[in-house]
Amino acid sequence: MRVRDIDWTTWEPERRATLLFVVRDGHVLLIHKKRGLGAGKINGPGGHIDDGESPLECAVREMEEELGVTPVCIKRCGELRFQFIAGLSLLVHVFRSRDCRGEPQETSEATPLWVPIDQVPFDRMWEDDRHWFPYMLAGEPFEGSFTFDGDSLLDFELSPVG
Ligand code: 6U4
Repeated sequence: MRVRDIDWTTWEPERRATLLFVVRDGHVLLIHKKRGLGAGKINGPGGHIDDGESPLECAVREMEEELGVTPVCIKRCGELRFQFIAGLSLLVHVFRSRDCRGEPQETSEATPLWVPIDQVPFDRMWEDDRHWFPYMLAGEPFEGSFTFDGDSLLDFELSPVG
């Protein structure tokens, strides 16, 4: 399935979710995710947006639940659309923050890792991440569309916004 085979103007995601990355002192706060979609992978804290919740509220709540810290100085930086051939469609709002209050703690959902920004472990992450991470780290807004067969990236389009 190619990205151009999908009519993105009428595409409606079945699920909406968030990712939030704290980037501080040349390091980015990642997690080893223990549960849910992408369990076993390295990613940012985040998850499913609850009914009545804004993407920003979700991103903050997920970081508090997964790592016990509160992000500060948060900026929206990207929007990612995922279409899986098995049917799942997912819209992910990506945020970046300059700091967080508290020390990240391991929880039942995640193990925290502070990683130097030039040593991000892309081979342990979702395949799309290596493509859009440079935009996120540079603070440059971006949007992307991706097709997946399970864990395998089939096709993508990615561009800066604005
Ligand atoms: P909850 O219960 O909300 O914590 P979770 O499984 O984390 O469950 P879900 O199923 O909505 O939430 O999954 C969305 C999470 O997975 C978001 O944090 C984004 C992340 N995710 C899914 N596909 C991804 C992909 N291709 N690349 C990426 N993150 C992805 O970087």
